[in-house]
Parts: sequence; C-alpha cells; structure tokens
Amino acid sequence: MNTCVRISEYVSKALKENRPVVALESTIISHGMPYPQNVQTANTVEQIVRDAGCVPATVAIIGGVLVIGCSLEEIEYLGRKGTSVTKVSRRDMPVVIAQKADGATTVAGTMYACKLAGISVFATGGIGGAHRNSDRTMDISADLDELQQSDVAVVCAGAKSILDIGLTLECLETRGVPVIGYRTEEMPAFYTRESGYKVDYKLDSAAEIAKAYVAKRQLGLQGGMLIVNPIPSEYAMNGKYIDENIRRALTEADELGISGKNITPFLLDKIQKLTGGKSLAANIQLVYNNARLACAIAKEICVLNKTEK
Ligand code: PSU
Ligand code: MN
Repeated sequence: MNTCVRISEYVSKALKENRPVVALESTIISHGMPYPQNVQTANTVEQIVRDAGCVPATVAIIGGVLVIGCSLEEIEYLGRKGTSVTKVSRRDMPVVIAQKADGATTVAGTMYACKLAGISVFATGGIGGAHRNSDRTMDISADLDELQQSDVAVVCAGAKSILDIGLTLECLETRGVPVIGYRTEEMPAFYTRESGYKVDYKLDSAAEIAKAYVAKRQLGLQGGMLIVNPIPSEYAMNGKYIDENIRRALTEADELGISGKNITPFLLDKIQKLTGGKSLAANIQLVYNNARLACAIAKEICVLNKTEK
C-alpha cells in the first residue's frame, strides 16, 4: 500500500465517476496570505467550487502524507501554522514526507499531486516564473518545469510583475506550454489586466479551452496548459501604484539579501503591507474568479471525456 499519498474518498469517487474535480494549492494558504483571511479564502474557494457543481481537492502534506482533498480542519491547521509550514515544490516532497512533516504545496507540488490522482484542472492565484534578475541568479520557478511535465490545465491570473513576465513567457514557450488568454489577448499581471505582453492564443469559452486540452492529451503531448484569466476590472489595481510598491519590495529584498524559496513569500507579504491590504483584497477576488473558470473548464472536459468513450 502507498502510505505516502491519501486521495480523499469524495475526490476518488468523483474521478471514477467522471465528475469534475478542481485541485487547489496550499502555499497560497500558508505563505501567500495572512491568517485568518487565508483560511476564510480557502474555505470560500472550496464552496465556490461546490456551488458550481464540482468537487474541490485542496492539496497539502499533512504529517508526512500527501493529501489530495484536505478537510476543513486540515485547511485551518495549515492556515494557522502559516509560514512555519515548509513550502513544498517538487524537490521538497521526498524529504518532507519521509520526515513525517507538514508541507504546503506550490503550483509545481500541486500539479504533481494532480498527476498522481488523475485530476485535469487546477485553480490558483499566480504562478511562479523567471525572476527579474534570473539571467544572473538562475532563479526560475520549478512551476515552469512542472508545466512542461504534468498534464494539468492550470488557471491563474497571470504572473506578478515581481517576475520578469517576458522571460517567463519565453521559458514557457521553450517548455512547450501553451499560454491561453481567457477572453484576452494580453498576458495579465495578477493585480492588473495588462502587462504589455501578448498571450499565445485567446479563447473565449470554457468549451474551447477544454477542447484544446483534450486535443493535447489525444496527441500524446506531455505537460500542462496555462490558462490566464484577468482579474475582474472592478477589483483590478492601478498599475502605477502597484508597480511602485513592487519596486520598493524588490529593493528591500535585495538589500536584505533574500533569495531562493523565500523570495516569493517575502515579496507577497511586503506588497500586502505596503498597500495596506488593498492588494490582499484583489488577490482574494482573483482567486475566486479563477476557481469559477476552472470549474467551467473541468465540466466541459468531463463532457468531452464521455463522448470520447
Ligand atoms: N505567486 C503568487 N502567489 C503565490 C505564489 C506565487 O502571486 O502564492 C506561490 C505559489 O504557490 C507558487 C509559488 O507556486 O509561490 C512559487 O514559488 P517559487 O517562486 O519559489 O517557485
Ligand atoms: Mn525560485
């Protein structure tokens, strides 16, 4: 028996019955938002998924077990522990599990869990990418390599401009990852709907996105697909204002010599503090928005799965 992985009963049942499942990550809970908003957001996202007729599967490592479909108690536990939980990307999984420790999975870690369970769709806030000085530091998130390997449709609000968005898109192209704009030609930049960079394809419905995903699978093309969903206009932030604060956060990170896996959580926290919580409110809304789109795509994939058989 595999003691490293636990797929919750309700998740495995839904997958067996070809019902739509949407995976959710947990680094956003422990490292992406403060308590208690993190737990409230995670619970609301799960409820949005259920209300849309889908099954949520929040992924985390609890006591050395990779849990696919966390309980409310497990979500609360991770949220309270916050940054004292290990942030778990692909490379962290073996040791955290062997040590029977807790871990919050990043986009990369969660995608790998999706692959194990056979989950096709995953909703998050923003992905990791190539950092602004990555030509020198080589700091390029393992999220991008995971998108190359794991066959999951990841719905996000683009990449924050704490990253080099142009370079991030180049890395995705090299890795054969299609970047699909949902009703947009432009790559969104998380807090804002624009970044100045174009996406590869604009698709206007969940059905079209699902068709592309299934075509990719039928072709035997490994790896994921990135669906970028701009933050709703009413919650979008002023570009100049957020860029100014991102610049300040980056300068401070540089002065403090923060690097590696700590840089993204540091910047997220700093930006939230500098903007007096305004960025947190935007962050929460875009996650809800992504969960709704992920549900629509997951449902369409199930419809196509049925006709495929
Ligand atoms: N970007 C965000 N919010 C987040 C993250 C990134 O806007 O919460 C988290 C995600 O879990 C992502 C991870 O997978 O940070 C990337 O970290 P790194 O750059 O260390 O790979
Ligand atoms: Mn990194």
